[in-house]
Amino acid sequence: MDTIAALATPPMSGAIGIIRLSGSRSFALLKTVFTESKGLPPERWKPRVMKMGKVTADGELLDTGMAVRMVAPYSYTGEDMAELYLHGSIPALRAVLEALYKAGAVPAKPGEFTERAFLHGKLSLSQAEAVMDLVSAETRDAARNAAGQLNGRVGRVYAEAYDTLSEMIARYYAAVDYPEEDIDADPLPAVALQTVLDSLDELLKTLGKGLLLREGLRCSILGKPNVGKSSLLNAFAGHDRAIVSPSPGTTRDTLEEIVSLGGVKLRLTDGAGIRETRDAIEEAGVARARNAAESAELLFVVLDGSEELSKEDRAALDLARDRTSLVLINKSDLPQKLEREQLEAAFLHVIPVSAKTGEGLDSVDSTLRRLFDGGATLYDGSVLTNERQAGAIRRTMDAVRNALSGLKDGVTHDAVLAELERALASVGELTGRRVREEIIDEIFARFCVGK
Ligand SMILES: Nc1nc2c(ncn2[C@@H]2O[C@H](COP(=O)(O)OP(=O)(O)O)[C@@H](O)[C@H]2O)c(=O)[nH]1
Ligand SMILES: [Mg+2]
Repeated sequence: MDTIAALATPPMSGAIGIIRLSGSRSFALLKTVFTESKGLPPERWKPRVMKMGKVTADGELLDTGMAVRMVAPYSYTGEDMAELYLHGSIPALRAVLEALYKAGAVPAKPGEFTERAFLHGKLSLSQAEAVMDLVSAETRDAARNAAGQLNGRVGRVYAEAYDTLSEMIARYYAAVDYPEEDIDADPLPAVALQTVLDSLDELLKTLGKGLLLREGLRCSILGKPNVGKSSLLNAFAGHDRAIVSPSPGTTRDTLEEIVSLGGVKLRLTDGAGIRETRDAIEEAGVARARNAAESAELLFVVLDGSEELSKEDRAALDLARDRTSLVLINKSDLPQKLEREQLEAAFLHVIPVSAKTGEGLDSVDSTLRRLFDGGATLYDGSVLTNERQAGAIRRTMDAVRNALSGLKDGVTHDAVLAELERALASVGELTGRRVREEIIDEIFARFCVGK
């Protein structure tokens, strides 16, 4: 295998930039760009201990930094690895990488470090996928769940299912091949199969929560111009994301912000206020806002409490009828003119709020918590977030169910065995012990370079 190199930190300037190498030539390549302060060659460094030294490319001094080596198999990939910690200057980092490539390193493909870790048995496939979930986690719950999976949380369920199935198949063949030995009275115990089924089913049931955790809920903020939609987005986001202005029609494009509210991740979109307009750009914005509202899973309809309900407010409320929605009566800090009774009759959740003072935002939080059970689930890695895994779980369960009903109906053991083999193949896709190369390629191609 080639020795690969890549930038492991984001390609932007920062305090530190990290370049990593993996493969049998890592130490030799490291030497071409890094000279340890006492001139000690990397081959003689104590593994996993940082060394300080000079970083050069094409004979030019570029930086003073740190480097470390990890010796196979005690590294992330299981291969010899080296990492360089430079100051985070993109041109300097790029020059060092170029020098490494010139010396024979190969640019790492997306996810190639983790792929190698998987190929060398350092991680199961579900753990490798957890690495990606962790890197791309946008909320703390998502990060915690991914960390639990990286620690083997769902992997253990898969490994147990795999072991049970392969042991059953092996015992069955032994019983067929050596009938005189009387190895086992019942080589295919239904109880063990039921246990496999139950544990996979329990995991699969968490998928809905897992997808919500990963993708978040699409939530549109709706309302006529100037009611305070953008102000509320900013209040929820905790920073000035959208432009707020007293002149109606300021927000024209839709913008999205990910916020965590009531224990749920919301993809909050703010857009143009719903109204009739002759301005072509604003009109396009209104159309976008309507589209976003249509595809949203949750709506926040915003009204201005200091005014009476208008025709435009009714148009916005109409979009929310029979949908999961919260009606937010904004500007509760001002004298109120809006009649609430009718609204409360038509909508389940009518909440007075103020983007200005923050009043009522906690009620929005608690309402969402009640609606989506946010906070009740412990995201410790036991929640399934991965559709690929869900598909393989379903196929495994399907085959195990067939095997179970075959046992009950007294079909031939061969037919039962064929189902068990099918189940084992599917569960092998989960652990990574029996997975096709295309699937592996597809999984790792979704990673970022350097991971
Ligand atoms: N008093 C008061 N003014 C608000 C509140 N929320 C927004 N505003 C003001 O209302 C105007 C319109 O706000 P903006 O967020 O741009 O409304 P949008 O058009 O619905 O996005 C701005 O002048 C805001 O400062 C609030 O809760 N109380
Ligand atoms: Mg706005």
